Amino acid sequence: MSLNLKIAPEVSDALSENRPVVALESTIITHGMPWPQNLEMAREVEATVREAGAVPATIAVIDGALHVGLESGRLEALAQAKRVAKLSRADMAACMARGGTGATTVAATMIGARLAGISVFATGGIGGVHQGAESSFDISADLHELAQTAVTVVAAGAKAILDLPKTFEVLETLGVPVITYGQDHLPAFWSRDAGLASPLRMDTAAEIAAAHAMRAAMGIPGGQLVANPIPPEAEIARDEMLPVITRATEDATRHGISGKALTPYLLQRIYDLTEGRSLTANIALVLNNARLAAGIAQELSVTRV
Ligand code: PSU
Ligand code: MN
Repeated sequence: MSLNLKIAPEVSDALSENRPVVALESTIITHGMPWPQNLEMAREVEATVREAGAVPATIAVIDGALHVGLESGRLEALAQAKRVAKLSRADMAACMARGGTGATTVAATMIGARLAGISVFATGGIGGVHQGAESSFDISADLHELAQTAVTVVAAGAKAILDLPKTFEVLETLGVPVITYGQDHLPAFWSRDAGLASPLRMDTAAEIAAAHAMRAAMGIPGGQLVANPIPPEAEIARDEMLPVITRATEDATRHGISGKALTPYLLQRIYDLTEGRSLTANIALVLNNARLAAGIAQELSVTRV
C-alpha cells in the first residue's frame, strides 16, 4: 500500500525553495462551522495567509489521497459535503487505505503537515480534556499528537468548552511547550483570559520560530502550542461565555452526546445560544492565528540554529 500524497504545485514549489507555508485543517470547515460561513472562513483564512506572505495548504483526505493544498472547487465541495468523516490519528490511515474521504482534525492535520514537510499550522482551538473526563476519559488525540509531531500549532488556546486547567496539565505532562503570544495569562478561545497563568510567554514570531528550531536541533520530538489571544474587539468575555458553555454541556449530557460528536455538538449549541456571536468570534480568532502563523513560518524559513 503506498501513500498517495497530493501536494499542490504552489505548496511544493514553496517548500522546495524554503519559502513559508502554513498548514490549515479541514475539520473546522466540515464540523466546526455551518455552511456557508465555513467556506467563507476557509477562503478568508487562505487569503490572510497569502497577504501575510506565506502559502496556505489546507489539508484533507479525498478519495484515499492525502491532499496538502486544496484547489478551490475541492474546498467548496468539502464545505458543502454532509456526513464527512472527522479523522484523527486513530482512523486516518484506515480511511485512506479504503479510498475514503474525510476532514482532518488538529491531530490528523499535524500528521499531514509533517508528511509534506510543513512546520507551522494555524487553526481555531485545539481539542483537549473534556469536562467530566474523570468519568468519560474523553481526552482529545490532539494533545498526544502535539507530544510527538514536530509542528508548531497556532490556536487561540484550547477550545473553552473543555476543562482548561486539566488540558494544560496534560500538555505539561506530555512535555508540550505552551507559549502565549503577547500576554502572561492563557487565552480561552472566544475570550482573552482563561484565568490561568501561561507556562511560557513570547512576544515575537522570531522567538517562537527559534524555540521550534532549537527543539529540532536538540532532537526533542513533538511540537509547540502557540496560544494567541483573540483580538480585543472580537472577544466575548469569559463571564459571559461560562453560563453558555455550562448550558451547552448540560444539553449534551442530557442528549447522550459523546465521542467525536461532542465537540461539533457543543460548538453548534453555543452558536444557537449566542445567536451566532460565537461564530463571528471564532472566525476572527482563526484569521488572527493565520496571520501569526504566517509570521512564524517566515521566521522559520530564515532561522538557523
Ligand atoms: N478549531 C475550531 N473549531 C473546530 C476545531 C478546531 O475553531 O471545530 C476542531 C479541530 O479539528 C480539533 C477538533 O482537532 O475540533 C477537536 O475535536 P475532539 O474534541 O473530538 O478531539
Ligand atoms: Mn474526544
